[in-house]
Amino acid sequence: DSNDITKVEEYTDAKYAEPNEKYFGKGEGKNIIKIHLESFQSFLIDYKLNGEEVTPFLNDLVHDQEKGFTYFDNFFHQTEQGKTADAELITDTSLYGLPQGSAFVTKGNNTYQGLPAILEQQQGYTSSVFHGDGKSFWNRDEVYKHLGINEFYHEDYYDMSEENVINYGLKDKPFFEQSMPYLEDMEQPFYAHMMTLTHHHPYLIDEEDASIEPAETGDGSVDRYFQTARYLDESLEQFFNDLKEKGLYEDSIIMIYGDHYGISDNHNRAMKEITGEEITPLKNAELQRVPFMIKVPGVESEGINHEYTGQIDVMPTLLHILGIDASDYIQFGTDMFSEDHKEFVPFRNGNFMTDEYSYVDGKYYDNETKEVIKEPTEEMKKMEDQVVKELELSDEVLYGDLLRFYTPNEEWEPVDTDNYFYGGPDE
Ligand code: GP9
Ligand code: MN
Repeated sequence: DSNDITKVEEYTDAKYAEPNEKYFGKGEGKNIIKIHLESFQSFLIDYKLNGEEVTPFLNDLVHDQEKGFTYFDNFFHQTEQGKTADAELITDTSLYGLPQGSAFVTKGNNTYQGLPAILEQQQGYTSSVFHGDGKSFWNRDEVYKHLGINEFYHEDYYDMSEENVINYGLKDKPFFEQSMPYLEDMEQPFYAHMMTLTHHHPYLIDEEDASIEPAETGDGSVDRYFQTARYLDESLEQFFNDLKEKGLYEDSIIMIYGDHYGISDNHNRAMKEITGEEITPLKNAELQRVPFMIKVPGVESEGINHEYTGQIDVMPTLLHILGIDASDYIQFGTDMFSEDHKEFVPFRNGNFMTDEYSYVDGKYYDNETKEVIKEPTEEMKKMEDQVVKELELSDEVLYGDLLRFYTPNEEWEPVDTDNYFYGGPDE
C-alpha cells in the first residue's frame, strides 16, 4: 500500500545524485536515438581476432573523441532471466528486473512511470520501438502500452522475406535500412529505440553476410560470436550513414548500449582461449561489462569515462540531460555524469561491483590484485546489505504494483493504455 511506497521513496531519495551542470538540460528537445546491441559484451571492443579488429566501427566511436561519444568502460548489464526484456525494463524505468522470470511477462499490466511517458508529458516527445520480431515476444505488445510507447514497429512492418531473415528474425542490415522511412516520419522530437537481433545466440550467419572468419576454439557459438558481432558493427555504420544523409545525425542524442552477456559460463573453456585467462567466478563477473556510449550534441566527448555504472543508471542520466528533475520519480539508479553518482553496481543475484572491490558469490575480491579479501571491512558489509535492500525494494515495487500509489509531481498523468495499439501497418 502507500506505506510501502513511502519506504521505497525514502530509499531512492537518499540515493539521488544531483545533476552535473555540464550536462543538465543540454539535450532538451533533441531527438534521442537509443541503439540496443544484442548480446554484445564489452570484451569485443578493441578485441583482435587473427590480428584484425572485430568491431572497427564501434572501436572508432570509442577512441575518436571528434565523433562526440563518451564511452563508459565500467558499465555492466544487470539482467536475469528476462534477458532483453529485463534490459528494456531497467533502462526505461530504473527498476530492476525480477529474480525469476521476466517482469515484462509477469508484471506486464503494472502501473509504470516509464521514460517514454515522462518524455511525452514533460517535453512533448513521441516514442517508438523498432524490432524485427513478432510483436508479442516478451509480451511487448502489452507492456509497451504501460510504458507509454506510441509506436511499435514489429515484424508486420518489415519485409521478412527469407533472404532478410535469420535466427530470431530480421537481419540487422535490412532492419536498419527498412526502419529509416518510419524514423523519418516520426513526429519530432522523438525517442526511438532501435533493437538489433542478428547477434543473438547461437550466432547464425549466412555466408554472404560473414566478412570475417570465425574464431577457432571449436565451440561453435563462441566462434561465430565474432562474425555476427562484425555484421552488427557493419549494420551500425550503414545506419549512421543513413542518419547523416537524412539530417538526423548531428543534432540527435545517440546512445548505444549492450543488453546482456552473449556467452554464458557454459563456454568457459573456449572463453579461456579467447581471453587468455582462466574464467574464474570473478573473471566471469568482470565479463558482464556491456558497452554504454552516448553523444549529446553540443557537449564535448569525455573520451573514456571509468565510472562504475549499470543499466539502472540510464534513465536518470537521460532525464538530467533533457533537463528533467529525476528526483521526482522512483528510480534505483543515479545519473552517471553526476559528481555524487554512487559507484556500486548490483547484479540481480546480489553480487556487485565497485570501483575498488567486487563481491561475487559470497566472496570479496580486490579489483587490482584479484585476490580474495579475507577480512572485509564494515563498509563492505554495509554495501552488501544495501544491495540486498535495494533489490528487495525494487521487487516490492513490482510485486505490489506500488507505482499505483505514487504521484511523481503535479504534471504527472497516469498512462491510459487505451490510447495505444500496435496492430500493424494496415490496421
Ligand atoms: C526477441 C529478442 C531476443 O525478440 O529480443 O530476446 P532475448 O533472447 O535476448 O531475451
Ligand atoms: Mn537480448
